[in-house]
This record gives sequence, structure tokens and C-alpha cells, in this order.
Amino acid sequence: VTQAGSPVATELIERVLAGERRAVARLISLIENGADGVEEALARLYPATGNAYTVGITGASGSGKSTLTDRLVAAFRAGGSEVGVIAIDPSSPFTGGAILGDRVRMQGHATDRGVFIRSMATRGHLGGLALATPQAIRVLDAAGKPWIFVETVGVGQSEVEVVEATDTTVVVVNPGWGDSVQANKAGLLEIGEIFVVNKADRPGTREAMRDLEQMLEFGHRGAGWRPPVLAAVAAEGTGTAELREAILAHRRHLEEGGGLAAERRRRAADEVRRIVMERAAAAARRCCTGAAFEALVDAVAGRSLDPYAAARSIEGV
Ligand SMILES: Nc1nc2c(ncn2[C@@H]2O[C@H](COP(=O)(O)OP(=O)(O)O)[C@@H](O)[C@H]2O)c(=O)[nH]1
Ligand SMILES: [Mg+2]
Repeated sequence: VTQAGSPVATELIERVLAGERRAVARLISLIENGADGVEEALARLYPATGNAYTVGITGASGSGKSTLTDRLVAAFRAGGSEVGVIAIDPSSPFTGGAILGDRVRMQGHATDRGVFIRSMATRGHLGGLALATPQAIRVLDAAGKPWIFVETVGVGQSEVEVVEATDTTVVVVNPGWGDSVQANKAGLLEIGEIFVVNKADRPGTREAMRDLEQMLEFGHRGAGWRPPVLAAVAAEGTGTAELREAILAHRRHLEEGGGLAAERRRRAADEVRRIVMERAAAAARRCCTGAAFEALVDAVAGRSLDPYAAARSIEGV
């Protein structure tokens, strides 16, 4: 909290809109920390967003997402596009390890002004990743990055929500039966639009591709799009060009069929719903503390009031 009313300076917004790296980094930090004034800042950026195309990259930890993302960044840069990358790391408040790992792996682009790479934790942000990521994406979008990659850390529910908020979702698995089964269990087969069997230098790649194809026969929900299953050796850059082509093809598919606008509208509904639910939950948490609340609990515990009557008596619930 700084000045009353407008903790995020107008100047910072203007610098973000001008594509200034330090301003972009600063605003993402404010989002990450759930700082006051972020909502207002985002409201001012919002009209300048919607131009970026977003790609989510998910899969188990260690499957090669960062390595693959790094190669993709190079491929898109070679195609002339500026690129933004957000690497989500929910565990970083405790370890910081994954952030360092991503930075090291992506440092090939450290001196390229056309690339903005940012690791993001979500400490302090109510609603967590699912609410913070779209905001961070918008900052890069408003700053003029036409391609934005979002790399998740693992395959939990919040990662699924994160990649669901992107235009194209890439799911990375490794050779071997277990990975595809895990991806299936995590709900990734339903949301993936492109599948990559990375570490194809290892045995079992063809089997993994075939298993995936079979599971996808009845697992995918996207109308008119058959998710391709690709092989890659990210460590050597093999398969990157094919992955870029697949991303471009999926984008064309969405744009030509009117699906992109419909998808984004659906996501807008999801996001508003999520914000409303988060607000309601926060309001409920506030109501359930303090002396008046404790008195109600006493009454319920003493059997003079039933729990539903107690809940009804709390204002706003
Ligand atoms: N053998 C092999 N190793 C790879 C390949 N791609 C990435 N790796 C290695 O797998 C490890 C995890 O990679 P990383 O990109 O950090 O995975 P992430 O946790 O999914 O982001 C690193 O040691 C990489 O060097 C690959 O194609 N083949
Ligand atoms: Mg990674």
C-alpha cells in the first residue's frame, strides 16, 4: 500500500504499455504478491490486451517442459516473433529450486530483448495460480508480446486450470506407459490439443505414442481437432519445428472456425465465475471469525442453536 487510492502508479502502466521490461517485471511482482491496486492497474491495461496468442505447456515435473519451451522460444524468435514466457512455480516460496532451474535452462535468451522470461510464484494471491496467471499474461500481452508461453510445474488441479486458460495446450509426456496413464488421470488428455512424447532418445517412445493415440480416440473433447502426437528430443532440439507447426496449425483451426472467439468467451465466463467464488469465499472467511462468531459456535455446541440457523444468522451468507 502506498498512496491512497492508486498504489500502482500511472507511470508504471504507461511504461508497461510501452513494452518496458522493468515495468513489466515490476507489475508481475505486484500481481504475484497480491498487492493493493493491482486490480485497478489491470483494469487500465485491459483494453490494450487480447492481441497475444497464448500456449500452455504442461506435464509432469522433469518431463522436459522448460527445455522444450526454451527450444520453442528460439523457433518462434527465428520466425521473427517476440515472445513472453511465464514459468509457474507454486513451490518456490519454500525452495526456489525450480525457478533457478528454469532460469539456468532458459538463459540462452537472457540477452535477447525480444524475449521476456519470468518465473512466477503466487504467495499471497487469493485464488492462487488460476487467478494470478491470466493477470500476468495480460501484462505481457499489453506490453506487446504476440506469443506467450506458460509453463506449469506439475500436473495438479491448479495446473490444469492454468493451461485451460490458454489458447493452445501442449501436454508433455515421456516414453513409458506410466506417464500417459498419469496424464490421463490428471485430466490432461481431455484438455491437451497437442501431445509431445519428449525424451524420444529413450526406449519406449513409439509405444508411448501409440498408447496416447489410442487413449485420445475417445478422450478428447475439442470439436473438429484431432490432437497430434509428436515425438521430440528437446535436449537436442529435435521435433521443435514440428511442434511449432502444430501450434500454428491449431491456431489456424481455431481462427478459421470461429472457435477462438468462442473459446475466449467461455474462458471469460470461467474467470468471472472464479473471481466471484473467490470473493464469496473470502467474505465467508471474514464472517467466520471474531466474538460474535464464537458466540454462535457456543450456541451450536451447546445445542441451543442448529448449525444452519447459525449460518443463516451470519450476514452476507
Ligand atoms: N534424455 C533426454 N533428457 C532430456 C530431454 N529433454 C530434457 N531432458 C532433461 O530432463 C531434465 C528435466 O528437464 P526440464 O526441462 O527441467 O523439465 P521440466 O521439469 O518439465 O521443466 C533435464 O535434466 C533435461 O536436461 C530429452 O529430450 N532427452
Ligand atoms: Mg520446468
